[in-house]
Formats: sequence, C-alpha cells, structure tokens
Amino acid sequence: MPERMTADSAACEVLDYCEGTIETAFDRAVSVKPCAIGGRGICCRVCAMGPCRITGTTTRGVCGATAATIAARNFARSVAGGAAAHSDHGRGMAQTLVAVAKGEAQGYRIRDEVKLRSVAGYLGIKTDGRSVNDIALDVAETALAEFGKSSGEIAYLTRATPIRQEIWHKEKVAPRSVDREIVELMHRTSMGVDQDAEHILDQALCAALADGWGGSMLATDISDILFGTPTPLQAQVNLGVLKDDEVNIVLHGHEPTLSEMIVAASSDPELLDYAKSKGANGINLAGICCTANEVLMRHGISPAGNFLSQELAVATGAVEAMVVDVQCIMQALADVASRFHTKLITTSPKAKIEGAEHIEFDEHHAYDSAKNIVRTAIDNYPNRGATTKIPQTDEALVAGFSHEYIRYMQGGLYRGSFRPLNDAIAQGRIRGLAAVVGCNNARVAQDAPTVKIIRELIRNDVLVAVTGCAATGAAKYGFLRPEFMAEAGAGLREVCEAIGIPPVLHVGSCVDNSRILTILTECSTEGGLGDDVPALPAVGICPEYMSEKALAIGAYCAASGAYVLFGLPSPVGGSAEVVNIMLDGWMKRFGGGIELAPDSDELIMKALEHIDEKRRELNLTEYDPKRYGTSGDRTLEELFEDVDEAALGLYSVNHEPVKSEV
Ligand code: NFS
Ligand code: SF4
Repeated sequence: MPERMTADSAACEVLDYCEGTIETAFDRAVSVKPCAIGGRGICCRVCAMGPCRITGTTTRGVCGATAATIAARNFARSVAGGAAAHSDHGRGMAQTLVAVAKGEAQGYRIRDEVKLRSVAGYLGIKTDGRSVNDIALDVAETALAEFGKSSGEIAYLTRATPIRQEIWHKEKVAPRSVDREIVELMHRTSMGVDQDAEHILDQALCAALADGWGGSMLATDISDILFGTPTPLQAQVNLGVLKDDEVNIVLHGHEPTLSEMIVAASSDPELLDYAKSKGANGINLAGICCTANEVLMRHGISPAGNFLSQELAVATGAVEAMVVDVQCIMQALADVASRFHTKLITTSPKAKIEGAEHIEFDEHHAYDSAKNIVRTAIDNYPNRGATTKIPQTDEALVAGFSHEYIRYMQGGLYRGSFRPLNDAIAQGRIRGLAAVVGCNNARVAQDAPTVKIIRELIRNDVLVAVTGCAATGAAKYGFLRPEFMAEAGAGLREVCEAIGIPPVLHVGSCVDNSRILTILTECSTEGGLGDDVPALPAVGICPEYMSEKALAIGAYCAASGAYVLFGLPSPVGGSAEVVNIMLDGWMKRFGGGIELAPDSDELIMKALEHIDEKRRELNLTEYDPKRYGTSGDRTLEELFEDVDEAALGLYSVNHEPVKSEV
C-alpha cells in the first residue's frame, strides 16, 4: 500500500481502490508543485507590469514595491477574501431572517426567541410588548445595515471588553461596516495605493474584525435564532455513516439555510414513501465541511468527513446526490461524480460548476426547493452500481457546545456563569484553554497534526475547543466522546467529570469561531484572569489551514488579543519584516499576534509555553501536572496501579481512542 497523506483509515481504504483509476486531490497534491516564490508571499500580480517576483538579486518590483509591501498586500488580499466569504454568508442569514419576519419564507420559523431577544439587546432594538416577528424584522434589517451602513461602526464591537474597544479605537482598526472595510482593503492593496506594510496590515486587521465581530458573529447569531441554539447531542462520524440500503444525500458547503430544509424534507412521509417505492429503506443525510457542522450541531446529522474527504465520499459509489452551495467545494467533484451515478447539485445563485446540475435554491420557496432536490436524489437511487465501497469506519461523538450552553453547564439557568471554569484555571486544574480550528490541506497528512496537537494538549490539562474541519477531524478519532477524558491530565479530567463534558468541545462551524470570541470575552469579564483577552492562558491553533477564511479568522483573533499559531510554512515568509510585524508588532499593540510553524511539536511547545507564561503573569498557582494526581479518578488508578484501565471499568475503553497511528 502506498503511503497515504491521511491519518484516516477510512480515507486510506477509499484511496486504495481509487488508485490508478480515480484521481483525487491526494494525487494532484503530488503532481502539482507549490510555487516557492508565491508560497512565501513575494510574487506580486496586482498590475500588468508584473508579475514581479522578488527573489535572489531582485529586491523590488517594476514599480519599486518591496518584498514587505508585496507580502503584506498578498496577505491582506487573502484576509479580504476570507472576510468576504464569511460575511456574505452572514448577509445571507440576515436576508433569510427578513423574509421569515415578513412571513415570506416558506418552511422557516423563529426557533429561538430567547436568542432573538438577546441579539435585539445587543443591537439596541426594543423588545417590550412587541411581537416576535416585529422584533425579528428590526433585528434582520439592523443586521443587514451592518454590512453597508455609511456611518458609525460595527455594533457588536461593544460586546468586547472595554479595554479591547479602547485599543481598537486607539490603533484605528475599529471597523465601520463590513463591506466598506473589505472594499477599502481591496482599494488600498491595488496598484500604487498603500505601500507601508504595517499600514496595509492594519486595514487587514480592520476588515478581519468586521468579519469576526460582524459578518461571522451575525451569521452565528441569526442561525441560532432561525434554527435553534445548539445544545449537546450525539452522532457518528466518518464515511461509514453512508448507508448501503438508503438514499444517501451528502450536504456540502457552508450555509445552513438550504441544508436545514433538506433535513426537514428528508423526514417528509411523502418522500420517505417515494424512496421506498424506489427500493430504498430510507433517506440518509450526511455532511461534509461546515454544512456538516451546522446540521450536526442542531440536528445530530452525522458528518461523512471533512474537506479532504469530499471526493472520497463520492468515490464510495453510494452517494445519490452531493448537494453543494458555497465555499470549500472542489471543482474536481464534478469529475469524480461523473464516474459514478452521483449527481452533483449546485444550489447557490453565487456558484455554478461545469458538469453539475444546477437546482437553484430560493429561501422564499425553500421547502419546495428542498423537496425537489431530495426527489432528484431518490430518482437516482435505482442507478446506483451493483456494489458500493463504503468503509465500515465510523466513530461516536458529542457536539453542540454553543457558548450559551457552556455558560449553562457551569451552574444551570439560575447560576450559569464562567466562574467554575475561571476557578479551575486559576487553581491549575485546567492549565489553559486552546481553540484548535481550521481546515485540511492536501500538503499535510489529513488530520495528523490536528489529532497529535489535541491529544498532547489535553494530556497537559489544556481544555480544547474545536470548530470547522478540525472538529470533524478530532471526532473521527474518538476525541469528542466523553470517554476520551481518560486520556486527559488528572486536573482536566476532574473538571470534565464534575461538569459532564468531554475534554474537547465541538463549538461549531468556522463562522462559529465567533463563539470563541464570546467565550474568551466572558472569561475576561468574569474576573480572576485579568480584564482582557491577552491576559488569558489561552491560544488558538490552526494546524492544517488551507482557506483564506482561516487567515481572516487568525487576523481577527490576533486583533482581539489572542496568540494564534498556524501550521504550514508562512504565507509571508519571504519578508522577515512582515513576519515580525504580525507577531512582535501586533503583540505589542494588540496583545495578540500570528506565528506560523509547520512542525506540530513546535506548535505544541509554543502553545504550552505561552499558556505558562500567561499563568505567571497572572500570578496563578504554578501548573503542576501531579498536583491533582491524588484526587478524583487518579486515586483509583494509583490504588490499582497494576490493574489496566479497562479492567477498572471506569470508562468504556473497550476500543482504542485513536484508530490510525499518527
Ligand atoms: Ni472553515 Fe468550513 Fe473546512 Fe477550512 Fe473549509 S469547510 S469555513 S474553510 S476547509 S475548516
Ligand atoms: Fe510589479 Fe509593482 Fe505591478 Fe506589483 S504593482 S506587479 S510589484 S509593478
């Protein structure tokens, strides 16, 4: 068996039978060599005198631009792309809410009135004595205005700590409106405008903040209002969730508007009967990428995989329809689908793919559109080949940790707060917090760095939150089961047992990284851990980033005061000056910054060092892995030192927590 660039045994199985017949991203990553100049950010093509490549003896472009200007400009344009993607998703949610409030959106309703009222509060909208739809319409229209308003600034900035807001104003990065900051960033990075690396990067931070505290946070909030704020639930993950005897529909992309309706349509008795009439035992939904996270968090729909599994799901031969909307969708899906009976269905007016069938989705007739798509999939079931190759690999998981639930689980409705978490950190039971987020990248072994880093962090008593494809990755190896706490350090395990949570919390899709901003802010305002995000013993890690969106997230987290580590070589590595601005420069001004290191061990070391440094600065009890070694379950373990863990029967450790050696 050739060496596979994945830690996932199910992916390996599919890749083995694709070998030599069906080409995937895993093959193209070998044949397509990355460009060493562009990869380090020092190729400029913003005007037709270029492309100008700053290498060797060439130190300036034709216009005289330096490596620093070019690298900063390239990074900034990526942030613009990422911020635009998240924010356009947020705008779509706001437009849906307008239609729902006006009673013009078939099939939708407002599921979380409590959240609607709290969002109304943030946006300064009166709620007393008003009908739900009236409040919703005001919320939706105010939210829509956040994208294009011509005065003021992003309303949600006031959800940050007072110190943070002061810093943003002092450093002139407080975003005014989402579209405006992205447009200004594109303007400033076009030929011959802003040519000071630090100044260009400031606008990148501003546009990124418009994403994090604007577009993304609104996307999350409005999704919760429309589809419900997540609470913990169980599901399975990996390609084994596809079913041999049912119509398999894979939902791939990002926006929950359509997928929510497909979830509803898939249990419509009329369609279930129709599926039976075609010889299928049911309709099975599974997700890929962030749509997977959206329908997992709210309905317990099982994810079939993360970004690098998209072609592999089709290659099982068991997928009747792969339904896609926007973002992270590989064009090659059309080719893979053409080798099977699978219908690739594009649904967004924003995205078409040659070779795919386009069934345009419209929120005004959402349920009809969804039924139409499900019916198309059912009609395709009889065309499935005689044999399918679904790997019999799946794993259980618990997801659904919204920040509201995290607050609730620490004291219930009556006394919910972040106090227990802050106390546990102060006492050193929990050494610190880490958010492990982001994509798969065909240049690194799928999931390998993510699972290595998470395992090491929880062994070191670091509580981990996960989102996006990193969350799906973690889930595949059993990290999202409560039983995984058996792998955690004694202190962290004690806390997880007391609250009843796994040591790795699935917080949602990538727009839900905005929930992490809220969690960090709550920890800061709760007291005992300083009064702003930079004081917290916390880090963000994006081990396998691929998308521009990940850079936007990294930038808004840095500007929000977080230390953010990325795997992979630096996209600004061609300019030491820019590397320095993004780490030391931003750290001094914002208390957060971005550092890139392709080696997982280095990422783990830097993360733990940062956490310990912050503990020292806060004068917290020095972290000692042995301090809680004589309490809780460790006591039992010590008493029965010679008895193996499984024999103790404390955890259902009847199977290995990690399937592949990584
Ligand atoms: Ni996030 Fe989600 Fe995955 Fe990366 Fe793409 S799906 S928005 S960008 S690849 S984590
Ligand atoms: Fe070259 Fe300057 Fe044009 Fe960039 S803007 S392509 S560096 S001439």
